[in-house]
Amino acid sequence: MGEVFQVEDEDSIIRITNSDALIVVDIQYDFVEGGSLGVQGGRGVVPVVNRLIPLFDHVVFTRDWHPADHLSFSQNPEFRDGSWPVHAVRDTPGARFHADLQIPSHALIVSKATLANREEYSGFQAAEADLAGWLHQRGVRRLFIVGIATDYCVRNTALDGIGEGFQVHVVGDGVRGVSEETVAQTWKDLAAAGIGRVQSANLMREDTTRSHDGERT
Ligand code: VGL
Ligand code: ZN
Repeated sequence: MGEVFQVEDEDSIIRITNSDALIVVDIQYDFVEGGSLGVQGGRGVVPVVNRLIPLFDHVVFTRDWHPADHLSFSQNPEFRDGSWPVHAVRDTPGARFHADLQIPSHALIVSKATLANREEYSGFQAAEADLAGWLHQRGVRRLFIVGIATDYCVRNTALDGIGEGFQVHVVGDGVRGVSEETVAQTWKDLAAAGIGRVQSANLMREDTTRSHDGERT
């Protein structure tokens, strides 16, 4: 056996407060079953994400929003970095957020990879937005990341989040990836960067006085 990396979910309860943000990455029709770059199990993250959304005061939805001539598009796609089928072309059905997502009206939408000659796997790189600034301005210190795909856009968003000075957790049951091999490598790299893997069931809202939290005692 080679090196053994312990990549296990943290199993303690985490209380979500107003200094936490949920980052929902690229849950668009082209990235779920039936889409041009459909990720196996992609649709399955939707209920996980919908349960988490109400726990957070700050919610961001990123989307791949490509021009039709984006450099990552290949006629003979190899379904790896740099060689994808045409996907998430802006204003097409495949680029739309999954309709079952309960996107709150206060959510920030970040469109990325909008320029033909540039890949932007992370919302932090988006030419059209200042995601880090938006989060810092709101007093956010910790990020919880869900979405698609674990080994590309989730991975880059998590690593950039660390680079921007946030604490970062990736929700293990709230993400799906393109290939088993790159997903395994991703979990190792995230752990090495100090990014924890948590289970959605362990995220609870801190007891609060928020008005839309009326059910809670
Ligand atoms: C993504 C492949 C190509 C992603 C985006 O959202 O992870 N993957 N473009
Ligand atoms: Zn893309």
